[in-house]
Amino acid sequence: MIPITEYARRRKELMKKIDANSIVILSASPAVIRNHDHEYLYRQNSDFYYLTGFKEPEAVMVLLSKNKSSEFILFNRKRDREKEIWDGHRAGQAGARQEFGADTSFPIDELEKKLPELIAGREKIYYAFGACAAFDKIISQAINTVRNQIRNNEKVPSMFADIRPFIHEMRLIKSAAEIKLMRKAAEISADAHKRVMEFCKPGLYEYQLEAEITHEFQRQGARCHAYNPIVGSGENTCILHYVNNDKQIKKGSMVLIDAGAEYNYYASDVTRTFPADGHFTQEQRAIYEIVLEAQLAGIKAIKPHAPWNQVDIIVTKIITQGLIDVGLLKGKLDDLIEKQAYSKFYMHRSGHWLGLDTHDAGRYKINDKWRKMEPGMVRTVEPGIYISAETPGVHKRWHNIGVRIEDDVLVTQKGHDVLSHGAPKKIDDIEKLMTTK
Ligand SMILES: [Mn+2]
Repeated sequence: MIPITEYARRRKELMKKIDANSIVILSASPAVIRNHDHEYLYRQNSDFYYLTGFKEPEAVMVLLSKNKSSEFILFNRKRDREKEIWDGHRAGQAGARQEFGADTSFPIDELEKKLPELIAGREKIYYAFGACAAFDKIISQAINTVRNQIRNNEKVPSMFADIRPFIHEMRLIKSAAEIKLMRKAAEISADAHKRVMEFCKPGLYEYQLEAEITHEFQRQGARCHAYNPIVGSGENTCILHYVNNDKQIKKGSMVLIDAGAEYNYYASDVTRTFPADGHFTQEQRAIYEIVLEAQLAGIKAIKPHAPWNQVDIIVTKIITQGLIDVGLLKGKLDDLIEKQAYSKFYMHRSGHWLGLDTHDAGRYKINDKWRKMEPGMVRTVEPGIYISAETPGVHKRWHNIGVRIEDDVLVTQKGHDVLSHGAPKKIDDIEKLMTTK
């Protein structure tokens, strides 16, 4: 768990980055209807959670800069015995102060009444423009109220700024407590991938593999997937964001699983690919070996000061060379890289930041230059090759082989640490695990 003092430290750090005499306003995620009167399982907005640790909907965080400190105000739902019988416990205003360290707390119903008072006299408002139209309206109404009621234009804030880039840069560097949770999330995912390799056999349906993954996540305390899991077999291994997961797995086909646990709000993102019956065919092996070589070399390049795109460059080169070696691309390596000829088979980038969100916050470029990796950053490394039956000019012996291998990698002082290393990825290890039952 993240200690409550860490949220306070984050708020303090954020306030140091913004201008004096400002107000920061951040809203919780709204609850979302799935169908009729049933909601999706609620998940707090990651920025809001990062600064408050507060998991309930219908809440607004306000931070006021003061001379040498700041004030944390939380608007949240009132306690309500009747509603709590149906929907569960609410922290209420006392809880906001005692459990979440708010200096002041108000019922959320009072937001529109209080906001003009809080805004009046502040020079600058920081908030998340356009994230929610209803919330944008609340902010503009509050400003109009200040303008119309006070009739003193000096009290009306004159500047607006987006708060998100400030929070996102902070989120990019993970604390020790965050790394601990991310390591746990990745370890649970690795165990789930291992479990599903042991379980898989032709004839099962893709969702039955998904069930094994979910079982392992929840057995180990990860209530949710970090994202909709991809469990594709055969031709579905070539659909990058395949989530139907409802086809029967055929003998001789490949199975690609991209599934990551969310543990205490932190994501993992792991992909493994293996043959349904535990034995790689010659073609499957050839493609798999290229992807694995690219992934291992990409991971090896991760260390402080290495630019973000270093991994892309290495991965692209190995994949292109590999495709030349097996005859799927023809031409000179440099020309093919220049022309991006590989993009017929490898159409995404080599990874992304990882944290509270699967595609986590933080810029990839600074002043138009790739940013350098620093200790505490976590990223994925996930090259792939996908040979659809519809890719023109490919002999059918290569059809429906889709391979992606993805791990979660922490940048350390000396280099890197593969958080999801427990999921087998060497061909021998996979074949052994799958055929010794
Ligand atoms: Mn990913």
